[in-house]
Amino acid sequence: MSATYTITFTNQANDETTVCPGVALGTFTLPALPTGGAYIGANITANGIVLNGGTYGSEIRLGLTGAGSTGAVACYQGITTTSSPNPANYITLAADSAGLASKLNPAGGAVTLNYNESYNDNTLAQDATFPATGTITVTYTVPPSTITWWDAASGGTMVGTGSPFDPVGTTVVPEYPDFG
Ligand SMILES: [Ca+2]
Ligand SMILES: [Ca+2]
Repeated sequence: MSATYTITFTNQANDETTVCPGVALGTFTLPALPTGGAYIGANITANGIVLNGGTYGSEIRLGLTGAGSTGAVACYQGITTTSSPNPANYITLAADSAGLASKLNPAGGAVTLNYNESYNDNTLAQDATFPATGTITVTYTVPPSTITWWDAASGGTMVGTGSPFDPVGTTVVPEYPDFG
């Protein structure tokens, strides 16, 4: 299953550092996962980043802090282009998706997204100017025992629990535990 949350970039033009996690860039809030749920993937997307002073998009690193994050802070790359095309679009590299997911707290909470650069090109101002908002899309699992099955997509009657469930010729739809 997956869910997408809006990231509000409250500091679109902060001058960055070259140390992870860097300066505060934006915030988003994660709800608690259903009991027994686990994150398996996560991708941050930010479209329309302006690269300043000849910096490369590949130098942008983003890391999470705050109650909604967990574990040692790590920073992730989302652009591989070693040039300065404007605008540039960040999306967490596929190879980093599980690593980023491991930093999300299943208990939920507020998360601060932080920004640093692997090299400071624009020494007196920010290397990258961010758009007003971005998104984080998370994928997660829930225990099969928490899934219920219904005979209609809305309303209807519960006809079974758990997964797998054999409907024996009856049309059923799954209902996952509330999340978000
Ligand atoms: Ca740079
Ligand atoms: Ca700079």
